[in-house]
Amino acid sequence: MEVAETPPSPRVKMMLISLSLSLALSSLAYAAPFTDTPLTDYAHKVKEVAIPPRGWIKRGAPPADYTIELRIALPQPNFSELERHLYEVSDPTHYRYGEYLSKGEVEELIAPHPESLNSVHHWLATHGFTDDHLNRSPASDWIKVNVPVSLAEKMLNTEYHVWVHEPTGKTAIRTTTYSLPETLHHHIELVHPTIHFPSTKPLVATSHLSPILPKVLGANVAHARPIVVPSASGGHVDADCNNNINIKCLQQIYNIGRYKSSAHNGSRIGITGYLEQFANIEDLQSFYKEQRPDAVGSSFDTISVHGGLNNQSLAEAGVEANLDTQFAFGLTFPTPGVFYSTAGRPPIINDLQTPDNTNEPYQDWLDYVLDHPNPPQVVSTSYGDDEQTVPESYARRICQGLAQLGARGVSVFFSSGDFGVGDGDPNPETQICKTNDGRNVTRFMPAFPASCPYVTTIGGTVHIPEVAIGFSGGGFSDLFPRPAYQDSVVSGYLKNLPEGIYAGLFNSSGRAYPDLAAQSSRYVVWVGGHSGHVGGTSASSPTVAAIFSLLNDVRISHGLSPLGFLNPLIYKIQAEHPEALNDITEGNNPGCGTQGFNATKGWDPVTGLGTPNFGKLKDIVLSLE
Ligand SMILES: *[C@@H]1O[C@H](CO)[C@@H](O)[C@H](O)[C@H]1NC(C)=O
Ligand SMILES: *[C@@H]1O[C@H](CO)[C@@H](O)[C@H](O)[C@H]1NC(C)=O
Ligand SMILES: *[C@@H]1O[C@H](CO)[C@@H](O)[C@H](O)[C@H]1NC(C)=O
Ligand SMILES: *[C@@H]1O[C@H](CO)[C@@H](O)[C@H](O)[C@H]1NC(C)=O
Ligand SMILES: *[C@@H]1O[C@H](CO)[C@@H](O)[C@H](O)[C@H]1NC(C)=O
Ligand SMILES: CC(=O)N[C@H]1CO[C@H](CO)[C@@H](O)[C@@H]1O
Repeated sequence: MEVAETPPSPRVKMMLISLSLSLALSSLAYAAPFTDTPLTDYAHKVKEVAIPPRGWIKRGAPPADYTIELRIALPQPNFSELERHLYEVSDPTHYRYGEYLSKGEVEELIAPHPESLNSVHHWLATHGFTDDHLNRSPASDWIKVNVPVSLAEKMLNTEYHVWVHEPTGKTAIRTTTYSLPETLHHHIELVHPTIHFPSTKPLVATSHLSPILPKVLGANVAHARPIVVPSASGGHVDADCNNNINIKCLQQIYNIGRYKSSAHNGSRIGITGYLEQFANIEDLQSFYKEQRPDAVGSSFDTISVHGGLNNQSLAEAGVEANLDTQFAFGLTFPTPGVFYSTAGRPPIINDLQTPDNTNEPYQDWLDYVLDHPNPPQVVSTSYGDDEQTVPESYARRICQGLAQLGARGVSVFFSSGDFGVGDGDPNPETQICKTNDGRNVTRFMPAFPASCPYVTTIGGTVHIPEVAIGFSGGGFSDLFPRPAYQDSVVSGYLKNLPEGIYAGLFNSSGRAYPDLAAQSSRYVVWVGGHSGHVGGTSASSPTVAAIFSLLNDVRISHGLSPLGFLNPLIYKIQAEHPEALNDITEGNNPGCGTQGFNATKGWDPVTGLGTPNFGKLKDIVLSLE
């Protein structure tokens, strides 16, 4: 039967330096960037070290004239100030609720200290780079410069190699450690590409479609009596939705009814695509013909980020991209949809002069979208990695970039992962749930960006009535502490855990996820001219994102602000209007040789607060001023 839920193969890994404001500022007193001593003469000190993620094997040296685009991250000393604004404008009880920051206001809050900027410019100047060579982000918190690899090796006192990811054949030019002049340590948070290896897998639960179940089922549909969803939704759901999830099923299960959004109110929804996943428009039409006839003939805008393509050959249609766009845009039609295709394939070795292959897909996308004055109000992403495969410095910067989107009023969704509490490595001989810090300790494997506290993370359910699906990613971050908005429900959950269970396998003070959930199995998707089943929390995230896009439409049509960063709101809703979310209380998410966590009454690290009831949420969001 369904191949759709077999876990995919290995993925990617890392380390950190986070500077406190006081450190960053106190260093300025003696940074003395404009002495005549070239910075190159100062002692270098190791900045970051990492063990490469499993599967990556070191090969030869890159050609000395190979050019890399160095990306330098300068500290954002006022980030905590940005975070305060984010929480105020996202808190429905705060007088600033919905008063999102402009692009310029956000940029002011994330700007580096001028002293950092001077020091970095000075360092680059000592290596021959003038202002013309530098490409700065609008807030100047990132500087990009093209550097021959031989010079980069001198600047960073390191040695680059060509690395190959054996299971996929992908290549990248990376190192496992680099140094910076000691005086610059407080002025640079990270340099890329160095120790962060590229991601190799989208979060889709299968790389190919499995065929639709035998015709018999189709025959059943005609005679099936509607079954009742026992839950807040209270409506009827076609019996066949237990076998085939389509747009109509989701409208029934989540009580969307026939709600029709506006095409012209300014509400938009975005889907991100990475790793050469292309969304095919011909497939979209076949999908619409079957599942959303009124949308036939409509399409979405494709935005190319960093040279990303959207090849319309049917042979190039991506399962992930088609799943995400068909369901997100199918549920929200006629709300305008945007598909971001971000390039980021590791360098191809016989195309050695390509200077722009940084393999930083999230950062490239953030650069693009943060530079836009009006990003879509909802964006869903179904890609991720094990948190431990992402260097801590890099994970923090990405997470802080996602916070900037929230402060601007964008609801950012990520799927929670498809491996329960585990890491999905199908080979027990290699590294099931082992830490990548050299100790090889067994540990649950949280996913990133799912673990970032500024995003809304979506887990998976199955069946009607809904229960948790076994692969639903969930757990506790090892990097980010638990945010206040979830403190009460998460500590409640932890109190009810059996005494001492899973000791050492997770950090109970970490950001806990998912936040919400939705159906995640047997979605009927069109890919390459055929329909088939696809499963995964990859399906859940665009579904919940679509429902919140419709809720934005409700608000915008009444002259109200969009909902922005959702977590402070949804945890409050669960406390005050529990009927607006369908609590999922059955199932668990095994992994790492354990049964994982249990879905329980209230929040749990399998399905979060539950699944949305659009009809009820609609009334609630209209009552928020
Ligand atoms: C940080 O914010 C404070 C208070 O708003 C302000 O005085 C200071 O100049 C800001 N610092 C930077 C580096 O922007
Ligand atoms: C699109 O993909 C097809 C099939 O793989 C290929 O033949 C074609 O060259 C591609 N087109 C572009 C513009 O890359
Ligand atoms: C950890 O596991 C890897 C891969 O199995 C192995 O190469 C390495 O020697 C192990 N390290 C320790 C400290 O056990
Ligand atoms: C657990 O997480 C918290 C919050 O992120 C962190 O401060 C603490 O150091 C972590 N503890 C361990 C043992 O990793
Ligand atoms: C999950 O529920 C089962 C059955 O009640 C129980 O034995 C187990 O200890 C629970 N596990 C956790 C992590 O709560
Ligand atoms: C079709 C529709 O819903 N139009 C609404 C768009 O939003 C404005 C207010 O922002 C309303 O006045 C329109 O009725």
